[in-house]
Amino acid sequence: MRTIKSIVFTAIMFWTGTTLGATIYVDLGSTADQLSPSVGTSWALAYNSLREALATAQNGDEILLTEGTYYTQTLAPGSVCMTGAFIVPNGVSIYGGYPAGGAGSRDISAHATIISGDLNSNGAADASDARELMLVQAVSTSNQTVFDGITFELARTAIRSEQASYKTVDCTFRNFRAEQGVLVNMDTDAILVRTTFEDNLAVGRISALLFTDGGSLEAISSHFHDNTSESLKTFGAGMWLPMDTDGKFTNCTFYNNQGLSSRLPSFLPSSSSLELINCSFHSNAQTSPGIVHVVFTDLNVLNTVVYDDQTLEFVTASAAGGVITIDYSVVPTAYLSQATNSTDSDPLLTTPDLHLSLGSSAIDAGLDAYNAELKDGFNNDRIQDGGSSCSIDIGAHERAGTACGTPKLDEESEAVPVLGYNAYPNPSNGVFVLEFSEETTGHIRVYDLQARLILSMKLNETLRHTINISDQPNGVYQVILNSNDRQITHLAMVQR
Ligand SMILES: [Ca+2]
Ligand SMILES: [Ca+2]
Repeated sequence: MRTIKSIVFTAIMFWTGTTLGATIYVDLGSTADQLSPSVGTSWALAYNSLREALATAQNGDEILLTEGTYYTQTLAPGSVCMTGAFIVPNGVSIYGGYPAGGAGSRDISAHATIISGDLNSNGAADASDARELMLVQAVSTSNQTVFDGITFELARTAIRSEQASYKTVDCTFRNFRAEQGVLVNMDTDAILVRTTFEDNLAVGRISALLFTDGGSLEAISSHFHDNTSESLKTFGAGMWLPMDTDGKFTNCTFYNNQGLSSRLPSFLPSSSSLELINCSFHSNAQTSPGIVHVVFTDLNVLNTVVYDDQTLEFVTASAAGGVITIDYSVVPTAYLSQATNSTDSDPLLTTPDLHLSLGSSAIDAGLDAYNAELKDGFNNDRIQDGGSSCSIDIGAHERAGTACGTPKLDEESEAVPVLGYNAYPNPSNGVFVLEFSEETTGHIRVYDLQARLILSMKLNETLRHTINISDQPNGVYQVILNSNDRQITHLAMVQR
């Protein structure tokens, strides 16, 4: 449906020779007359409905959204339309993060724009919620559809796309109850940039966070944490890139995801090719067969950390599988024999961000040529050390203030904040107490003087923790606690 406004605009474009699209303004609080042909052309004349704006939008246009929650609609009884989703023409860009009324700077944190499918308004994802939030229409155009600075929540699928191309930038997908996928991409090329998937649940026989069939999926500096796939579902998966899809993940983190399915439950199963570059996997759990499972596929694991995941297997491939290459990575000990230039040393990851702590085996240990991105997964410069002999770090985080394999503290900004603590008794008989200045969540590791890991355990909002290494001989032991970006390094003496 083309309005007078868009026809006039097209005529102006033709007249001026410009290829730029229109800017369409949407403000939830707008009281502009919806019948005016000029509605949507400025903040003062903004639409108060995303649906109305989308009805006039065309390839090349951009839509600006003010803060607040935009809901999809309930299906009318007997509706011909299968869904109450927002229909997005291919080639339209949608930007969130504008203040109410439009005056002031765009700030996606301060002015959160949310697109929600919570049709029964209970704040929880359930079967009564919207089937899809956004349907990206297949239109033959060279322009990509763009979603920028928007949080999507509380539906079964966020974006369904067929024969299209889209990009998400600075978006969050949270609290979905996916029956097929949070993203369902059929013959679609999708790029996820600085995009977060958190607290989603995959249910049903064929379900995943990312369901793509055909086309390609690329994720850059994106973060996947606290997602779960339900148990006892035949094909339930954290992420499923079936056959004929090329997958590439760069500078991404995967933390505390749980795959509970008993069959083909893997985190990144079969695609036609899969590359993991500078990604960090930590504290993910998968019953079987492994957190990365590939079928009929070549897999490249490059500059990537896989550490302390609660699974027996990291990578499995079927007998008909392709070639697995693991290079310049930190991997479980069992995979060292099939890896090159790699280690199983503790990368000293912080949680939940998976940053590298001082002394990490991953610092300056990667191969620059594998990663073309200039930033790490957290928008830091990728190689900060300067000098031609310094290298990219392994994993999603590039630690500042280090130099070529010999970590050092920068005099000014890079000192690791110290957490206050007390340790007693010291020396001890092997049983001693660490008492913190505040409730602490993190990871404690104890090493002997040969740098062998003696003990590793997690703390959760702990004030006082007893460490027992009484089975160890007399000597000095190094206790390292990593808690977000703070650290304790303590020397404990055992003397009987
Ligand atoms: Ca609901
Ligand atoms: Ca480095």
